[in-house]
Parts: sequence; C-alpha cells; structure tokens
Amino acid sequence: MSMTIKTEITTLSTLLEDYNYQYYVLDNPTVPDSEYDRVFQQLQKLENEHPQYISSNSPTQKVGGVALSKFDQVTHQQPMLSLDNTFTEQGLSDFIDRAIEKSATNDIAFCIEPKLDGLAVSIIYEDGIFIQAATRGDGQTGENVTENVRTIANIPLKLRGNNIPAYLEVRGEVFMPKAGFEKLNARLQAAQEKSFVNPRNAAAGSLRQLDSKIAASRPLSFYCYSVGVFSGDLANSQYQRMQQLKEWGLPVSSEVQRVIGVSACQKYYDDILQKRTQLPYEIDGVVYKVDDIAIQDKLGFVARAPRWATAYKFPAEEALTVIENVEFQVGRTGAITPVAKLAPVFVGGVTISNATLHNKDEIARLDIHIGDHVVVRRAGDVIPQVARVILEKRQVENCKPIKFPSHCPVCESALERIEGEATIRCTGGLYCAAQRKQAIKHFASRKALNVDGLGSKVVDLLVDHNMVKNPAQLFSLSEQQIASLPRMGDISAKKLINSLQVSKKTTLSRFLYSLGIREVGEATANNLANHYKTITAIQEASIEDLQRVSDVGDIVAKHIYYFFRQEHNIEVIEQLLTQGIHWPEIATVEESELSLLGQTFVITGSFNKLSRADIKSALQTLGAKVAGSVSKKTTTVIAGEAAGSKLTKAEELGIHIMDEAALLSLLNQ
Ligand code: 5U1
Repeated sequence: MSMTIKTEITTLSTLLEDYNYQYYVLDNPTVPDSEYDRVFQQLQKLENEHPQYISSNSPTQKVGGVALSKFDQVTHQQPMLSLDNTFTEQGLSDFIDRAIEKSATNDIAFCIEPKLDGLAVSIIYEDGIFIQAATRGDGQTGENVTENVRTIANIPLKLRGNNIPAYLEVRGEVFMPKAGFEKLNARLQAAQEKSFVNPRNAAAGSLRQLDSKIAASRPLSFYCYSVGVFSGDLANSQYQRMQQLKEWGLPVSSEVQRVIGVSACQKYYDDILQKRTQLPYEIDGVVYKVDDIAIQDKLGFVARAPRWATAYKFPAEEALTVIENVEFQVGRTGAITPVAKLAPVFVGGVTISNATLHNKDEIARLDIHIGDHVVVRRAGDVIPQVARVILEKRQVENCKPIKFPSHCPVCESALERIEGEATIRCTGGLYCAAQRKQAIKHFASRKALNVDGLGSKVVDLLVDHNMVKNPAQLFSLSEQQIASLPRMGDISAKKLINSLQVSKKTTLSRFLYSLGIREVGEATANNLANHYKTITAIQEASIEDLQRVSDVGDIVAKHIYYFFRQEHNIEVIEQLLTQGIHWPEIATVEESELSLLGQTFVITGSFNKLSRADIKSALQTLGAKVAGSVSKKTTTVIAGEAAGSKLTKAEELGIHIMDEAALLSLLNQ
C-alpha cells in the first residue's frame, strides 16, 4: 500500500514538473491552468495525508516555509563578476576589436541577450537537485536566499534530462515582470502599504524578505545567463551551454542569439531597443559575451570584470527635472489632459520638455505641484511621464498647487466627468476648435483617409482661418482658398486638392476608422466593416447587435450606437458621401468560402508589398484568426524580413512558415 502512495506521489510530481517545464521553459503550455491546479491539489492532498513522503523538491514546496531571523552569508566559490559597460556604438566596436586583438582570432562569435533589470543570483544544484541560492553581494560573499528563491515559479527544484553534472552552479537574474509588478503595487496600495518605485526594487525587496511565504506571494521570475562552478564536461560555447541549461529545465531568455561581426551585434541592439517596451520585463541594455569559452579563458579579467563580456546599455529612461508649469490640452474626443512643462532634460536618448500628467486623479495621486523636482520617465516611444515627486526637494515657498480648469481652455464650454471615468471632457464637440482640429487630423491620417499633404500645421491653419468646420468641408475647399494661407503656395494647394480627390476612393473600414468614434480603432473598424458590409447596416444596428461583432463589448457598442444617433454626425456622414467618398462593395462571403476558417496566423517581421494591417485584414476576411504570439495553436507564421523570436519559436515548434511571396500567392488564389 505504502509503495503505491509513494509511486503515486512521484508520478504526480513528475507530471507537474513536465507541466512546469512546458509552461516556463518551452513557453508552450500543454494543459489549461485548471488541469495544473487539479493535479497540484491531488498531490498536495496525498502529501498532507502522508507527510513522510514529502520531498523538499516536490512542486508543492514552492509556497515558503518558516520565517528566518536573518540571512546567512555564503562565500562564492568563484567570484560573481560585474560587467563593463558602454553607451555607444563606438564602445561596442572597441570591445569587439579588443577581443579580436587579444585573442588573435579574426571572426569571433558572440552570444548576446538582453540585460535584465533585476538582481544577480547564484543557484547550486547537486545531482540535479536545487540546494542553495545566494545573492551576488559584493561578488565574493552574498546572502543565502535559498528559501526565497525556492519559491520562484520558473526555477526547477529538480533538473530533467541526461548527463546532469553532479555539481552545477547556474547564475542569472531574478526579476519581476512588468505585469506582476503592476498587480503587486495595486495590491499593496489597496492594503494601504508602501508600493515599490520600479520592478527592480520590487524584485530586490521581495528577495530580501525573511519570510519566504511573502517572497512566494511575489511574482518573481528568473533567467539563467551563465554557468559558474560545475563538475564534468560542458560544451565549449556560451550559446550551447545556454541551450543545454534549457534542456535541463532551466529558464533561459528566448532572445539569446549567437552572432558574428560588429554590424550584426549592433543590429541586435537596435532590434531589442525597438521591442523593449513590448517585452514583458524591463531590460536596460544588451550583454555581449565571447561565445568560445577557450577564448574567454584566454582573454581573462581586468579588475572585477571579464574582458570577454560587456553590457551595451540603453539610454537612461529616467531623469530628474523641475516642473515649470502645467498646461491643459484638449484632445479629439474632448479629453482634457494636463501636460507638465519641464526644465528640458535628456532622457531615453532625447531632450524632453513636456510630460503628460494624464488626468486630475493622477495629479492628486502623485501630489504634484508646480515647482516640484520630479523623476520623469521616457520608455521607448511612449509619451514621457512623471514617475514620482521628490518630496525631500520641495521648497514650499517656490511651489504652487495645480488648479484644474472649470471650463474648456480653448472654447470655454463646460467640462464634464462621466461617473466611473477618470477623464474630464470638454462638452463643446466640434464647436471647440481644439476638437475640430484633432478630428480633422485623425480623418486625414495615414490609417484613415490618408490625405497626403494635409499635415498637422495645415489643419491648424484651415481651422484657425475658419475655412473648415468639419471633415466634410475639406472637400469643398478651393485651390485659391488653400493658396491664400500663410506658407501655402499654388503648387501645394494644387497638390492638396489632388490628394483630397484621391482620398475619396477608400474602404469601408478606413472610412469608419476616420470618423473617430470613441474606442473604434483600426481593428474594430475592420471587424465592423466585415460584419455589416454597408455603412447603413452599421448606422442602423442596435447596441445588442453591435456586440455580436468580434472585439465589441457593451461600452464600445454604446459609443458606436450613440455616435450614429447624433444629428451632427449624421449630417457630416451624409455630406461626406455626397462629396463622393466611396469604397468597393464588400462581397458577402458564404461560410464555405472562408478558406482559412479555424486557422490561426501570426504575422512577424516587415513586408515590402503589403502592410501588416492589410495582411491582417485579408486573412481575417478569409476567416482566419490573427494572434499576437506563437503557440502550439498557431497554424501558420507569416514571416517578413528581419523576423525575430516569433520566427525562431515557430521553427522550434515545427509550425508552418510562409514568406511574403507565398502569402501573396495564397491571397491570389
Ligand atoms: N544577461 C546577462 N546579464 N548579465 C549580468 N548576462 C550577464 N552576465 C553577467 C552579468 C553580471 O556576468 C557575466 C560576466 C557572467
């Protein structure tokens, strides 16, 4: 009997280990969370009934144990080194040249990966079993954080596979993914506890908890980036070692690559910088390591950093400055956005002098005053924000509270705040010149009617000179009127008239998008067009019916419904159609003609002949689903030029891959 229980416990543990490996390392879960939970509970129940069979590396042992009074010290057998760093392309190229020169080898390969913004940790496995984890500390001695690291979900307590060394030290970064950080802070704020300023601090604070149950409740994660002390043999390549760690069940970033040459190294940096904001965790640069371990040994160290590795850091995303003033902008839908006017500061690679304060609640939450010293943040292409106020630097005599206006700063109409919304809006509609300008700019924008030559400045002029009060009036403008505007001549006027003429031929989806209905972006406009086929059908649809369209929920349905019931909007649409805006009829497709029904596509990379939006809409028209990430459910990946990790993953999973030419021929069929 006891043997059966023991076997059952082992079987359930192995099953959970497999699920964890598929989820955390392969990034390809094979069962729903509910199934994982069911098996977990079954194991937990058996272990509770037969505690003599609980192993310290059982998947149930990730919940934390008794609190410690302090952390013990751990001396690293091999010092944990720091990294040299550079901020410039020249610095990277110098590092590569030095490595080539010192190693007397011409074409050195580099193993490269993003530099995570977390804490370095060393983990020791003996005979494949997790036995100890320590922080970097001063590089020689760190703190024993075994009980906390044990609780990190993606760290295996037992390695899998073959030829596992009797002794293996892996090193890597413990970090907190962005989503987990947001949730944790929301939870702390709700409990009126102090929140963390960034994911790195949250990771550090969580790892230093003496109570491992608290650490277990924190959404920490881990990626390996090197091997420390080990017994036996390992591959002589940093990249292959990382792949080997992955096979043993250890989490390794899917962005790790092996490349040769300065330009490939620089390209990787550029690509990662581009997708930085989309990554689910914070990174602050790229780490380059000479791939060949024999060359690494030959290169050795200077002071406490290896000559064979460097970090090419991204421009700092946060900087300190002063709020000089606050202005209030009026958006396309009347939203009033407070904008901080800053003492110019260099951040994220550019000088900024404006930062959004979002809304009235945000001003109160941050307790911002004019004159305050603040930390501003500019992450990628995201609008700069004020991250926090440095209250210690506030000089009361030089500070004044921000007064939110009671009326629209542009048209003086009343402001309103709908219950449950954070945004305060101007009620002026198109009477408000600011809303008029934004509405016309949106109407003419690239993804809408795409009117070439009708940029922001021209729209401002047209509205300021009272020539255009709504988008339809653009089409009644004469060449003479346009040419009479400052800095506009006969030639640009002719061009603009011509562009307006060309823009009249559009698609229903673009037309819908151009109307600027709240919450109706490109994708929703496309879904509406494909569903209803005609503008009249959309105009007549009820709130309930609108919710049948993919991606349209109760709120969006109401926005659409009420938009088409406003007298003014009905008039403008009528005028636009009278002016000759037209689009090809959308054929009614029988279900039998939806040749891609039931298939899921992922689009990655860049394309020459088609835009991503066009590809997406063409695939959807044929009944396919278009997803953002590759998983086992993906049928086909459409890979353009410079496709990155999605393509790699598709290859790993053996998913069908199609290039642009193959896609065009499929669409032609
Ligand atoms: N991704 C990565 N981060 N990081 C930090 N690799 C890496 N390597 C490091 C450090 C300190 O040190 C190497 C010298 C092993």
